[in-house]
Amino acid sequence: MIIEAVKISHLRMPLVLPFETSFGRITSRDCILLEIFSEGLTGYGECVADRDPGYSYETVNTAWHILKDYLIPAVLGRNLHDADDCQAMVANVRGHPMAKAGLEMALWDLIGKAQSRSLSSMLGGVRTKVEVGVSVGIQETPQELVKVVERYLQDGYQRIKVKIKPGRDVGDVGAVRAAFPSIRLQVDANSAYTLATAERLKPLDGLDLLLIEQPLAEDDLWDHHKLQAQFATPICLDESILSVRHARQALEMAACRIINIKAGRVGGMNQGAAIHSLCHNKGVPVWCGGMLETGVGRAANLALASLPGFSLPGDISATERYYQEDITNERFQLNSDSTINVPKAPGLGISINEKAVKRFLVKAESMS
Ligand code: NPQ
Ligand code: MG
Repeated sequence: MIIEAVKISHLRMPLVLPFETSFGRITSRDCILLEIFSEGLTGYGECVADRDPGYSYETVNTAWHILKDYLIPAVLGRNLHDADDCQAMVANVRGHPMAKAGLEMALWDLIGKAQSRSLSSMLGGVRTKVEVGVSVGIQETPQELVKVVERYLQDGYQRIKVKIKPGRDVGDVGAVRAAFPSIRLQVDANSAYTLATAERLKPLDGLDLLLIEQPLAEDDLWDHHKLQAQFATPICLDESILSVRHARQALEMAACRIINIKAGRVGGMNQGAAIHSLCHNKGVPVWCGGMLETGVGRAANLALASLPGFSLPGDISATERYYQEDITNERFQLNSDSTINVPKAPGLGISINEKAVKRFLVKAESMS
C-alpha cells in the first residue's frame, strides 16, 4: 500500500485518578495519535511516550521530532506490504522505539483493514479473551492502599500490581498481603533501587508474590542477575528489555525469570511478538505491560496478549480504570472472570470518536 499521508496529533487526556510511581505522579496522560492514509483507508496508531522522561528517555516531544523529521519522511509515498517493510525503512534511526512503534501500529491497523483481518489473527493470536490485572499507584498511606486494592478486587480484578519505591515497599505490600492472603499479587519498582538498597526488599520474598518487576536500573542486567540469585521470587524485567537480543541475554545470564512485553518499549509489535516467541520456546512466562494507553493502544495490547505464550495476566485494565472519556467509541469492559475480550474487527478493531480527539487536542500536523 502506498502511504499517501500521515497525521500526528498530540493529545492530553485527564485520568480518572492521579497515578503515582517511583518516578512521579500524573493527573493527565499525554500521547500522540497517528493516522496513516492509503487507498481510502485510515490506520490508527498510538505512540506511548509520556510528557516527561521518567519511565524512559522518550517524551511526546522527542517522539514528535523523530516522527516528523525522520520516520514519517522514510515511509511517505512508499509502498509497504507489512510491518517488516516499515521496520526496514526506519532501521537506520537509532533508538526511539516508542516513536517507531506508534508508526508501526498505525500500519498494522491499515493493513488489517485492507485485508479484513484482525490484528490478533495477523499476529497468530489463539485467545478470544485475555486475563488482566490492575496496576495500583503509590497511595498516601498503606491503609489507603489496602482500601484502593479492595475496591479493584470488588470490581473483579483477580491480579493486583502494587507500585513501590524506597521507603514505600515492604510496609505497603505487607499490609496488602495481610488484608488479602490469597490474591495474585506482584510489585513494580520502576528502577528505583540499587543492589545495595534492594537489601531491604528481602522480606518481600516471604509474601508469595508472582514477581518483582524492574527493581534496578534499566541498563543494569548484571546486578539484576546478582539480585535474582538472592531471591526465590522471580524477577521480571520491563525497562531493561529493549530488543530480542536483550531478552535473550537477560535469560542467558539469569537476570530475570519473567519478561514484561510492551510493544512501545521494544520498537513495535513485530519485536514484541519476537520476544514472545523466544520466551515461549524457552518456557519463560511473559505478560503484556501497560502504558496507560487510550482505546487505540489498549486494543493493540489485547491483540498482543492473545498470543499463546502470554501466560500471566496483563496490565490491561478496563477503560474506566483510567479514562472517563476515551478517544475510541469502544470502551473495554472487565468480564466477571477478570478477562477482557480481544477485538475481532479488522485491524485494531476500534473506531475513533473525533469529538473526543478535538477536545483533547494540544496540536496536530499533517504530512503528505
Ligand atoms: C510499568 N505501567 O509497568 C508502567 C509504568 C508507567 C501500568 O504500571 C505515563 C506514561 C504514566 C507512562 C505511569 C503501569 C506512566 C507510564 C507508569 C508508565 O512500569
Ligand atoms: Mg513496569
